[in-house]
Amino acid sequence: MPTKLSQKVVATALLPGVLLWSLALWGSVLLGTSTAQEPAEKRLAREANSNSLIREHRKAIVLSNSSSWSGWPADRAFDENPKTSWFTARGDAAALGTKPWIAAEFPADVTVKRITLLSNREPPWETGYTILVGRLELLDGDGVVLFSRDDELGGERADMDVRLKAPLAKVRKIRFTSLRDEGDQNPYDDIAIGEILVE
Ligand SMILES: [Ca+2]
Repeated sequence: MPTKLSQKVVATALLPGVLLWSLALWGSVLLGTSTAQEPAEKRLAREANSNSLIREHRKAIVLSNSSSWSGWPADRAFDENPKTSWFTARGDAAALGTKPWIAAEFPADVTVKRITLLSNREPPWETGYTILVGRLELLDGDGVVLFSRDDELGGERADMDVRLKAPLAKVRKIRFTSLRDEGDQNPYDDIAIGEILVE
């Protein structure tokens, strides 16, 4: 049976903790941050990639790809609209034995901090065209690979967000290759990427 005194002691001891928690909560509201678990989609939207490098050089960037579906060229992965996609031509899919790729070459060396790839969500073809595992490569002006990472894109995680440990200088070209995809799970035997953002 606790005495009145011990109850008061407990209440006093708890008070600073409650105060700190309240302050942290209001701080997170004011700063627009949250420590709570939130869906990846929401988090990505909040911490959106500024796409500053593509924006700055867009007109001079040379896009290329292994193939494209007529009317769905590589440009659609660089138009800042997540609901428009680049689609490969029929039969160009890792699931069907090829290595589909898309690349953007800058007119000059750039310093890259972050690349974000958004998986396909173009209606009405939202499902069955996703790249599940891809290889992101950053190359210099001589074609030397400066950075390479194989990662998931789609499936459990809708998007691939690569933040480099340190800004990487002398990058001239960005290339993304599908290593595993859903090319055998749709009627058109192709795959797609919604957007590639670079800052
Ligand atoms: Ca797009």
